Amino acid sequence: MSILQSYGWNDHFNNLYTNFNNQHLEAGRVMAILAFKYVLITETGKLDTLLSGALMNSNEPEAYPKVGDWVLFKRYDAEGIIIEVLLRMNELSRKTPGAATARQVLAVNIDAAFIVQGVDRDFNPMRLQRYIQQVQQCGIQPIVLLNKADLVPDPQEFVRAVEELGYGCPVYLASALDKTSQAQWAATYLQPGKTYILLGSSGVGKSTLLNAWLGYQLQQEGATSSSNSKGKHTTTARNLVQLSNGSLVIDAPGMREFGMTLEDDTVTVSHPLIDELANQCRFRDCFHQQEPGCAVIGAVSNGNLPQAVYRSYLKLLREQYHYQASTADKKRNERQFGKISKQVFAHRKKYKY
Ligand SMILES: Nc1nc2c(ncn2[C@@H]2O[C@H](COP(=O)(O)OP(=O)(O)OP(=O)(O)O)[C@@H](O)[C@H]2O)c(=O)[nH]1
Ligand SMILES: [Mg+2]
Ligand SMILES: [Zn+2]
Repeated sequence: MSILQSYGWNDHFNNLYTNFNNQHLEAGRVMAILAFKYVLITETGKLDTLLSGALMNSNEPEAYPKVGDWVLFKRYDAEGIIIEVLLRMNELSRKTPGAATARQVLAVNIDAAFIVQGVDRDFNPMRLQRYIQQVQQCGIQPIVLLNKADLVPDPQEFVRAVEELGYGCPVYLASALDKTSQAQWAATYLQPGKTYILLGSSGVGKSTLLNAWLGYQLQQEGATSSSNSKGKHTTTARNLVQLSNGSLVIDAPGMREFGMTLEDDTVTVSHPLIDELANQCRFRDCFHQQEPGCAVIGAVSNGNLPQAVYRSYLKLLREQYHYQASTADKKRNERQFGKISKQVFAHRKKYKY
């Protein structure tokens, strides 16, 4: 197998490449971005590259290569110039923190995202669901990784709490400090040639997990990690590395916010249990608030749908309305949102929560 294949090169990219390859360009994958320097893995190993003028002058910030991108470059001595970014399989994005509507692409071409939470004070089911929703919406498989299992007497309790949310995605317990068992776990569950990303708040143990999976301390290259005033190492840049079994992992800096974005102007909160019930609602566009013939409300009242699942659905729905209100037709949406808020409020009063 070629180096590029071992880094995830597949038919999708090969087809794009063959259609494009008229200028003797080589292909490579972005492993790290250090200021203006793009570190690529290429068929001959690592290579430092810069952007072509045309790419650099692009007004569209999302057109810039991101970690995980496959690019075409021209080689000049020991360096290269990136000419083209190949069409992405997917983009992991979030709402730009602070901004109302902007979308920020964190990394691209990802098979599965580890949503890491500690089973300590970090554990937060609402935040977890926001991550799951957003990751799914980006077309990426979410995997929940509950770390710091060594800190609590009954870590299984947290696994059950996640399972009760009803998303049906895999949930694993971990203690990153147990290096040997973590390394074995990664070798068993992470697949060669697949790209994973570690997501979660700062301090949940993402880098410690990755180091355990690697079996050695990742070299602190450039802006990969920096010490803060308390002497703690916090990750400051995204970086793609290959494990010894051939799987690929991106470590990312911890995030304060992981806001959801919307692909178009439709509000979508997707939950497997609610989506299934929704087929039986009288109205196709039912928001499961107070509509007559709503199968979701029916299931909540007869106990077939856990209250907690419905409650977080309402909360996520409200967040989406809030986001949508600032993206498109603001006035109309605010009117709708006002209506929904009233209905949610009425529902809460009725069911006392
Ligand atoms: N007890 C315990 N401590 C852990 C575990 N995993 C990580 N830690 C500790 O938690 C602290 C933060 O770990 P990091 O790996 O730096 O966290 P991070 O998620 O990479 O943080 P950022 O890079 O800031 O996003 C370190 O002091 C680790 O030693 C664990 O499983 N159990
Ligand atoms: Mg880190
Ligand atoms: Zn309904």
